[in-house]
Amino acid sequence: MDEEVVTILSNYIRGRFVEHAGSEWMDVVEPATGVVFAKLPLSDSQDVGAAVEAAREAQPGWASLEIKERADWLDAIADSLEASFEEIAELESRDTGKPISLARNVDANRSVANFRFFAGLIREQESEAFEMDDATNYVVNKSVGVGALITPWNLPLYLLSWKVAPAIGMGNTVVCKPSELTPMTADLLMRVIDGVGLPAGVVNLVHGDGAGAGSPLVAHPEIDLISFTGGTSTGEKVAASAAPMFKKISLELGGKNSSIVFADCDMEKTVAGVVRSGFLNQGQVCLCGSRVLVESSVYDEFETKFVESVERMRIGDPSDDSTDLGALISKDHLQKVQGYVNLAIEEGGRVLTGGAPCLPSEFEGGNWMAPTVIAGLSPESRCSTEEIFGPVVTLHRFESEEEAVEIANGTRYGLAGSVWTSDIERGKRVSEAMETGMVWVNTWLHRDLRVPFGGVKDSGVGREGGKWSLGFFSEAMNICVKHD
Ligand code: TXE
Repeated sequence: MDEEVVTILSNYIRGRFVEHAGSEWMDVVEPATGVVFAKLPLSDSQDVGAAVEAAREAQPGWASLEIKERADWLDAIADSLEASFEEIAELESRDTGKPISLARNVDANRSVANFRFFAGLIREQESEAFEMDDATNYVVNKSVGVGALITPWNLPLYLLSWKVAPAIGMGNTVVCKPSELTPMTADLLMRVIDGVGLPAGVVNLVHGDGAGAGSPLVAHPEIDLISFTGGTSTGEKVAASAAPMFKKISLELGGKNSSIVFADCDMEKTVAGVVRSGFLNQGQVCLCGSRVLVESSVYDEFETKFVESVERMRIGDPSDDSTDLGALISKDHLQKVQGYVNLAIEEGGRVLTGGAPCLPSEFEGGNWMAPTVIAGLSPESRCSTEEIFGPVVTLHRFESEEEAVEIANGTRYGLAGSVWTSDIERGKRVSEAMETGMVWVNTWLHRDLRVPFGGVKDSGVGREGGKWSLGFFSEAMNICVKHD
């Protein structure tokens, strides 16, 4: 078999691709096959310090540019990403194990859209003023300074671009720290940024793991702002480190989201929508609907149709356009998810479908799990209240609207949800009663980039998205001028 080409990654600091100070490396593994296809430098505080210094030095000049100039840079990056669309999709699919169709439709599409959208939004910003009888109050949105942008492995470039675009658009400079499990499209973004000639030091990137690179970055005294997306437990560590230094912080954390199905829903559309919500990206999206609450009178019909639909999904080669489900991100994660299925059985659950799929021999080294549906668990069970973050959905009955809301609100998380009913007033009423940051009615993951995005309770702190991103990545200042 011909030798696998192994890409050697490097950090991107002050407009140059540079080696890390240390000598530790980490294998980057294809989740679908277990093949090593890249090496990642395990950077440390020395590399972080160099990146933060570069960002600090570049920040005043970058912040002094006209808004329109920065917007033009965002458009230039969007254009270059668009030209690399297929490379983004292929790299993201290979690095995460997700199907190529998903990498195109969601990850690549949205990465370009994020830069394009925020270019337009910062251009349209209105300057605000508040008139008094004898004075005028001007609001000036100033940059915050140097930002740390820390991202997870499930939607690598989608989430990194979601942070980089508004952060630099509002005049900040940044140090990016992508997940050590999925560094490839972050590397591609640096090649794009280098290619368009963005001024050195505006965007920097340090590869590494949480302990070696993430933690020193968050703790660095010259970091003014942190935008973190990842697990709730990691979010706690990030917050604990940043709080005493009064850094501006946004945390997008875990979720355990309910899909609420009422008897008057459009059954065919609802089954399709709730399957997509439960299993998109192998269930590795914090917005996934992993708890399905079904009105008792239609529960049996729904359960039958839901399982049939799940079993029709094609699992296998991520590079095949017809594949619906790919591999899980890592062996550790696969074990964690399988552990929850075993726990569900101990907790009295019935596995209606799932287990290990049978796949061609070239994929035997991958992290594979068939989509799994579990019925009969109490809504208070661990499997129904803890985040599994895999292709596992639990089904539950409810008798009344009040009971459905009570079950939906019965977890430590509060990120998202969906409600399926033909009674739109009830859809809005139930949505508003849910303790989450967002709810979809008769759809899921239908995204308008202008809306607020974020969660409550253990799903995070703060909102990004549209003007909320502009607000987070800037410091609003008031200048009050007395009329003579
Ligand atoms: O998260 P981790 P993962 C959540 C999802 C799941 C988790 C999976 O709920 O639980 O993220 O992603 C870095 N200081 N969401 O495993 O381990 C780490 O290197 C600073 C929710 O990647 O938290 C990586 O780059 N950084 C989300 C990043 O943090 C540290 C959508 C995330 O790692 C660190 C996606 C430390 N001490 C995933 N330790 C949403 N709500 O939108 C690790 N890191």
